[in-house]
Amino acid sequence: MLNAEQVQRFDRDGFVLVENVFSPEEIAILIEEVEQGQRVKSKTSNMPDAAGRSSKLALWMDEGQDVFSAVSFNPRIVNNVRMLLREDVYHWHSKVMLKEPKVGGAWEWHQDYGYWYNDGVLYPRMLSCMVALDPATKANGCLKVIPGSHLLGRFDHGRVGSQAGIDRDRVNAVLERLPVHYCEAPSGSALFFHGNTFHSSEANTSDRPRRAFICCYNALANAPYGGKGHGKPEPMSLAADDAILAFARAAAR
Ligand SMILES: O=C(O)CCC(=O)C(=O)O
Repeated sequence: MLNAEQVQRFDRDGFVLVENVFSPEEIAILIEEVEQGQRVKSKTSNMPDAAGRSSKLALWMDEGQDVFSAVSFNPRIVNNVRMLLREDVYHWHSKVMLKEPKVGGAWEWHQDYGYWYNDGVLYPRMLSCMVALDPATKANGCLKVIPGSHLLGRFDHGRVGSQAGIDRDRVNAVLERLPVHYCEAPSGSALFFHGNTFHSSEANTSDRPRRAFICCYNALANAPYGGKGHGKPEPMSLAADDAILAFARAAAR
């Protein structure tokens, strides 16, 4: 569990990075599933960045019964999300970000709540957790955040390339006032960030992939109006803490 100092940092900065949340064995199982499994293969789409470079992701809303749900419903993530938001949550959606060596494109500056707002969610009581599958470095396009930007409120989002992004003038005005932090992260770490935290990432210029699994949550008391949005606004049944390993053991049988 996060300690009080980490929770305070999240409140101040809008993000907190925690190392060694998942073991090398668990990460190896997840990478194998990304490379060999049907879920990622069947759900992958390309959302080119402003320069037309390919930015691939595989996104799903349903819970599924696989090794990825063992992460999205893992108590190491969900209980910390509950603690950071100070309330109960439900699973909103999950996605695998696939930044390929040399060709993987950028993600433009945005807030996740910037476009989740369009799903009828009234409060920004939403949070994402990015699990590093590969070590994330500046060279392979790790996530960048603007500490403190979650306190600015929600900005309008338009199209930047085929992605949702914040108007460049407004981003520049924020960048004149707040610093940028590169979230370099060892594999197995978890980066928790608030739904209003400005984030982006640069192209992968390295010869190594930068793959990450991101699970997103909404406060249970913040379900969208009018039946919009996705996920089931119900108390979550958590996976067993060792569910990732158990899936791999069952598959090997
Ligand atoms: O994977 C990345 O670099 C960006 C991810 C992101 O911005 C998002 O999922 O909202």
